[in-house]
Amino acid sequence: MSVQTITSPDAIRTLFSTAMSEMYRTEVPAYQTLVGLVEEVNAAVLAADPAERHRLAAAGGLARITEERHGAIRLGTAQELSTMRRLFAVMGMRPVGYYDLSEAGVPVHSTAFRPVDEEALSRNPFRVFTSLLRLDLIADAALRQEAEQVLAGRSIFTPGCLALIEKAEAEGGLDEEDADRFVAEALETFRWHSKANVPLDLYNRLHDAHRLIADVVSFKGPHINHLTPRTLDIDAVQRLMPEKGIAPKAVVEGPPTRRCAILLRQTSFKALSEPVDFQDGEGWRAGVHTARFGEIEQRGIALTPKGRALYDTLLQDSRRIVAPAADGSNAAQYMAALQQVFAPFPDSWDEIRRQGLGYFTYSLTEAGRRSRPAPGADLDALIDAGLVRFDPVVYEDFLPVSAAGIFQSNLGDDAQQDFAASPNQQRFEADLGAPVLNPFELYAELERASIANCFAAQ
Ligand code: OOG
Ligand code: NI
Repeated sequence: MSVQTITSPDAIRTLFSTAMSEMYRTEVPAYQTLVGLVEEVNAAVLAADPAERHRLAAAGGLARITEERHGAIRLGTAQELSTMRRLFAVMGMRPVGYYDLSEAGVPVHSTAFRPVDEEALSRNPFRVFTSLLRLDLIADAALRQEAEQVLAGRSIFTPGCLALIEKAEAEGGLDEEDADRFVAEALETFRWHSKANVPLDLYNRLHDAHRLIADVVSFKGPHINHLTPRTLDIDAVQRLMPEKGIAPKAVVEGPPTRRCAILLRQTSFKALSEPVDFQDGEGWRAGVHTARFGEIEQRGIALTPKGRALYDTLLQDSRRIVAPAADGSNAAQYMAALQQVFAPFPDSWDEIRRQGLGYFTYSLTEAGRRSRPAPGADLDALIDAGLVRFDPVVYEDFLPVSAAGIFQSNLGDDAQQDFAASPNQQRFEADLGAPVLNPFELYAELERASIANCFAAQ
């Protein structure tokens, strides 16, 4: 194939995320309502805050806001995970980070597939939080075996999709026609199936072991379980959701409300109970399953290891004062404690930068371009002289405590369960067939490259 005919992975990713969003809008109408609300709130924020609008536009972030989404899926086997890695690679998405959720009572470990370089991120930062079920954490050996058997018997990818993954790997990409076919075939894997892969009795036993196990094992494929648009004001969306007939979860996960947003704040609406037909001899038997929901998020600055350590400590401290109850009864106390405990975290970009808590990109101002700073000049001095500006790097990843909160709010209050914490990144990477990338290294590289660019851009 000649280079000219290859469709860029970024373009395939955009086709795919648009197709996925359209599919989910028709499958889960409340998601459509939520997207509409987020668009309203984002437009209002930008209208009321020209400075923020200007900052986003200058940093190249404005265009990506309205289209921005993440989704999540849960897989059952190593084979599914490694093939999923190859599928996402066709769209320029790489596995970044390792998340152990066993500690939080959820029997999965996870990574996020996402684009990694700056240009790809600014074109379309679509990400998919991808979890692998850990049957090794299920105590009942007989049930574990039954679940393994069901999973071994399913194939979640269409033959057409597998063939196109191989073609992309062999030829270094796909042409336009193949890219369109690939998107349509790949979408099939993420579709909802209202006919279960198991009889009701097995579903119930899996469900009793853990609701998540039933969700992964009982269906033909890993239905996308939520899609998440990005908002510029999550508190406003949380407040307005009930007016649109959507019931939000009790508390917003992540850091408290601040002037300078850090990391990631998320909230969701509860999963819907949906009719499902279970196998019953030659026929079908009606039942329900609860899995699919909607979520919103507000993204802030990516923190350095030092900033992240401070975040983790403060979050732990505030949860020691008030642990958020699943029924929402102490939501106000929790949010108040969070706000108070986070007071020591500096709340100006300048201070966050000076203390080395966050990652920034640097660029020459108009005056800077005229004066052409010498390589090796002191960056702080250039900033003070108005020759260089700095902008926060957006956090592109996820947070394990928040992810656990999102999982839990959709599993119901009775689903709290203890597993021994057992992170196993090595095992995860063996199953994935590749190492996961280190998010801190990616942010540090973005920052380094932007500094080098200040001195080389002439
Ligand atoms: C994934 C939950 C985690 C997030 O945004 O932290 C997540 C799931 O429920 O499968 O999506
Ligand atoms: Ni999510």
